[in-house]
Amino acid sequence: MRYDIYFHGGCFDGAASAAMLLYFLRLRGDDYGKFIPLTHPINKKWWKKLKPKNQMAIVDIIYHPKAAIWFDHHPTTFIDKKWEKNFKNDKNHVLNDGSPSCTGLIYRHFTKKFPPKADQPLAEKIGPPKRIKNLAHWADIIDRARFGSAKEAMGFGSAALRIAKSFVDKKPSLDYAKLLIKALSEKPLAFVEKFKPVRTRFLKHKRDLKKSLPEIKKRLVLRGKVVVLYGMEKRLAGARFASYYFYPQAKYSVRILKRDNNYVLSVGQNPWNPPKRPMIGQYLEKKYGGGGHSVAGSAAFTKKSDALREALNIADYLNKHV
Ligand SMILES: [Mn+2]
Repeated sequence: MRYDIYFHGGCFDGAASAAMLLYFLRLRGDDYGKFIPLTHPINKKWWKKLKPKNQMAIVDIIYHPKAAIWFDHHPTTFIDKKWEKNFKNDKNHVLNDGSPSCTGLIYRHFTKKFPPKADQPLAEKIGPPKRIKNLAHWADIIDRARFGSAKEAMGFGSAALRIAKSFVDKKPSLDYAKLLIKALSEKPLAFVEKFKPVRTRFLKHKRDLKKSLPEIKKRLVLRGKVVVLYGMEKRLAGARFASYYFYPQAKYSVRILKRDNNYVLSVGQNPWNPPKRPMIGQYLEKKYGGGGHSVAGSAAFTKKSDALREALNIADYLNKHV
C-alpha cells in the first residue's frame, strides 16, 4: 500500500515525523506516494471538504477523519467539534499532547505498543536501529526546545541541530523536505548532515544568524513579562529564541512575522523561565481562530494594524497570566 504523507512543513519535527512513519511503513512492506507539506494557517474550508484520492497519512498536524494513519501531539488539532467527539485512539490514529515531539510519539507507538512482528517482510528482529531511536530522541529535544539555555538552542552542538537549522529558516521547499525525509528515514543523522544541500543550507543559516542578531535586538521591546518582536518584514535567522537570549527575564514572547499576505503573531513561553500555567494555543484559538499547543501558538491577520494592536492585547493578557 502507498500512502500520501501529509506533514507539518517547514518544521524539523514535521519532516522527522514523516521520516519516522516512512521507516515503519516500509518495515511492513508499505511505502509513500507523495509528500504533501501543510503549514499554518490552514485553509479550514478546503480541509473540511478534502476528499483524498489516495490513502492519506498525516503527521504532526491537523486531524482529518479520512486519514488512514494520523499522529499528532497538538491539542488544537481538531477543527470540527464532531470530528473531535468521534475520535478514538487506535492502532493507526494517535493523539498524545503529552509527547514532546510527534516523531517520538510515532517511534514509541510502533516500538512499544505495536512492535513489528518477526514475520513482517523487513522486520528487524532486534528492534529498530540506533539511528531511528536517535531521530526520536533529538526530535523530542528540538520540538520542545529542551536545551539548557537559549544560547544552546541557537547553537550548533549536534548533527540533529545542524540539520534542523538547515531547514527552519528557509521558506519550506518541497524538494528539500523530500530529500530530508527520505535521508532521515534511511541514514544516521551524522551521515545526513554531510549531504551537500544540508551542509550548504546550514552554513547559510550560520552566516545569516551572525548578521541577524543585532537586527533582532533592535526590534525587541519588553512589556512587563512579555518580550515583543516588532517589524519582522523579512525572515531573520534565529528569531525563535533570540527574544529569550536578550531578555532571559521574560516569561513569554510575541513575534510579529510577515508570512505571504498575512501578519502572523507567533506566541511562545520562555522554556528557560516558564510561566506556571500557560494556555497559549487554546487562548489564541478561542479568541482568533488560531492554533497551537499550551506552550506555543499563532494567529494570523490580514491587516498589519490589527496584528500590531492584538500583539499588545495578547501581551497584556499574558502579563495577567504569568
Ligand atoms: Mn511537532
